[in-house]
Amino acid sequence: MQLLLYLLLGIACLPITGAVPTFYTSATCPYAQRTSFLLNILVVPHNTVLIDLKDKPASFLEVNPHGKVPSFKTDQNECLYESLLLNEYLCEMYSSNLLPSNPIVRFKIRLAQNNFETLMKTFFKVFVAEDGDLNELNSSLSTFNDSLTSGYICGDCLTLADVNCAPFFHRLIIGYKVKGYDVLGKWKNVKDWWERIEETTEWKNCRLEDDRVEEGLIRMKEMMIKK
Ligand SMILES: N[C@@H](CCC(=O)N[C@@H](CS)C(=O)NCC(=O)O)C(=O)O
Ligand SMILES: *[C@@H]1O[C@H](CO)[C@@H](O)[C@H](O)[C@H]1NC(C)=O
Ligand SMILES: *[C@@H]1O[C@H](CO)[C@@H](O)[C@H](O)[C@H]1NC(C)=O
Repeated sequence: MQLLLYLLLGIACLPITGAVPTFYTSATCPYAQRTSFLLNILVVPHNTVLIDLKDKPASFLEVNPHGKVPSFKTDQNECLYESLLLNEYLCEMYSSNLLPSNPIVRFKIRLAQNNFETLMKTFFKVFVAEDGDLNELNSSLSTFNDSLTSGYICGDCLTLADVNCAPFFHRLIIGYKVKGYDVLGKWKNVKDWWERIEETTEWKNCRLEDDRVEEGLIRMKEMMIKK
């Protein structure tokens, strides 16, 4: 009797439509790639809509008037966006240990992401300026290298921090290469970490070809110089 009640109540709580969420992404956006990587790891059933950012369909702007990717329409028709916040939602929704419930661990993951963002800002500054000073960037990379002694960005297993940083780190490696430098040759821990990421099937499934990353960086640089 009790079991029957649970079953009935359970069914009453299911979404009426039974629809799967929709993920809006674009071919080369690193922010959207954070979410692709995570959706691959969490094996979330979803539809994918590839958006041409130069010609956004009205149906997409209806879902997200800000017109940004990644966007994610839940099965309850709620539109979520901002890659870092969206990825936290996905971890919580799908009970992933990539973002454990321990407040200190969560803090460390967010702090690592903050530090990484500072590193990427320095990288973009150096990449865009012809005579960019590598000293500051190299010293940030040394700090990053030192933080990777346990194997991953936050300890000895993959967390949301690794997922969120990976698409941007790929840009950094290629950007250094364009300038004639080899990041992985110099920072051993960074190299080992990156190899661990590159080995995962989930990253391989959403990874961009190096040539496409390079094209994207050069296009970004041209746009920033024009401004
Ligand atoms: N802070 C946002 C940035 C997302 C973003 O800027 N996406 C770009 C593509 S890489 C975009 O949608 N641009 C379209 C536009 O701004 O019109 C996030 O983390 O999701
Ligand atoms: C990177 O970290 C390793 C291990 O902590 C260290 O031995 C190495 O010197 C570091 N490399 C650089 C260039 O800072
Ligand atoms: C920065 O690191 C690169 C290696 O990736 C090295 O070739 C370069 O000489 C370094 N530059 C400075 C200013 O430390």
